Amino acid sequence: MKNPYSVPKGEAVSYASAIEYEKYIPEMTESVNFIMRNINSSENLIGDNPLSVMYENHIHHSKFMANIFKLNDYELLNNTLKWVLNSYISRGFKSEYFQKELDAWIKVINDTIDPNYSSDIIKIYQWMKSVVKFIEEDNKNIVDEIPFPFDSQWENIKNKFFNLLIKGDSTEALQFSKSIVHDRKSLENFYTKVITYSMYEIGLLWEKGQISVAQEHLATSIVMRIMSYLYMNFILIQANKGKAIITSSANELHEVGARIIADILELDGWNILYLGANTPNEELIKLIREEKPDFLGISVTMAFNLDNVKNLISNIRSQSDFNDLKILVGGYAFTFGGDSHKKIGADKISTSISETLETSRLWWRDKNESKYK
Ligand code: B12
Repeated sequence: MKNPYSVPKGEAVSYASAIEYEKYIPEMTESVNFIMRNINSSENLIGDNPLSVMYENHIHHSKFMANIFKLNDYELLNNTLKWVLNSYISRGFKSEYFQKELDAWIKVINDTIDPNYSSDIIKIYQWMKSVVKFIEEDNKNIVDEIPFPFDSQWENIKNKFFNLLIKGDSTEALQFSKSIVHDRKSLENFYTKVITYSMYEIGLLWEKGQISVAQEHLATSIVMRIMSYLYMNFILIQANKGKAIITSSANELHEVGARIIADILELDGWNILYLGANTPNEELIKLIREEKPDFLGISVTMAFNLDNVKNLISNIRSQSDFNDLKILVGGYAFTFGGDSHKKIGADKISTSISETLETSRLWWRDKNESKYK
């Protein structure tokens, strides 16, 4: 059933209100923790989970909401609400928890933020309450499966690899990968169709509470070890294009997507400086100044990092010595939601390897053509 509560459009929360909300995050989170701890002690809303899981949810919630208010992307909020309910309910939270949590936020926002700023924020919280209620009533079969959009040959390979990751069998997974990857095309397919979709499915099982955090960590580390093998054997080639820095954003701990993009670009002849996860903005800017890359690629998975990336890009744009630097962004955070990516200030957003290769080749061609004009 379609959500009957229409998603707010345009600037529902002013930038000034968003900044006020962000300013009071630490004390508001403390107050919500206090209220919910008391309610939980009489009603046990969080099942067998330790209180730290609930506190962590409140921190993520507030950071995520600050991003939503700054970007005014309520499509993203709408889509994420379903995920929040799915993942916490499958971990043992009761569905009543969410209405009570939202009530706690509304009370605390009312008590903390000046009414000139709080009123538009509270309207969004009221809207969230109705959407959450709708999702709870509608959503009996809570988690969607990931549709595999490719041909059945690759789906079978993906299923086999995924099962080896779930078993935690790194030796077999490496042997299997060696039997699949033998040239550039099979490597690209292996990265996009096998590794990416296997990891998405690992995420889904984690979200449903069907695998542990340790199993997810083991799967990720097997993937990283296999990628190191593939890098040594297929990717180390002589660069014949320009230089690019590829990194995950600050506070972003997901690095496999950025690493895939780095490897594929390196294989395409770029001189790649791959920085991995969680690069602080100031350090990145220092490195750009030292290395003078042709372009910068930033990977974002968690929507609560989007605003920080927007700030980074606007900081880079404000410096005249970076005038020629192209900026490409991509990652899971851009695969759902409204048009927040358009507001982030990048030259291009790409969600696929083919689009990334096409864009980077175009930029390289344009740069070289303009050099010789
Ligand atoms: C492994 C994993 C982790 C690991 C990451 C370890 C590591 N070294 O990377 C750890 C344990 C750290 C982790 C932490 C968290 N995670 Co996590 N994680 C995952 C998981 C299972 C796999 C990630 C992955 O490797 N994907 C595979 C890569 C290849 O896919 P990708 O990043 O999308 O990349 C592709 C494209 O997007 C694109 N691309 C990517 N980057 C770029 C960059 C450029 C420039 C371009 C052009 C393209 C591009 O190219 C790639 C090619 O195919 C995902 C599931 C998922 N759906 O991704 C959850 C997932 C992303 N995590 C999730 C959550 C909630 C968290 C935590 C909040 C959990 C917690 N309670 O602490 C934290 C947040 C930490 C943080 N601050 O970043 C949720 C996010 C839900 C949401 N709606 O936002 C997911 C979706 C799981 C789920 N189904 O619930 N996680």
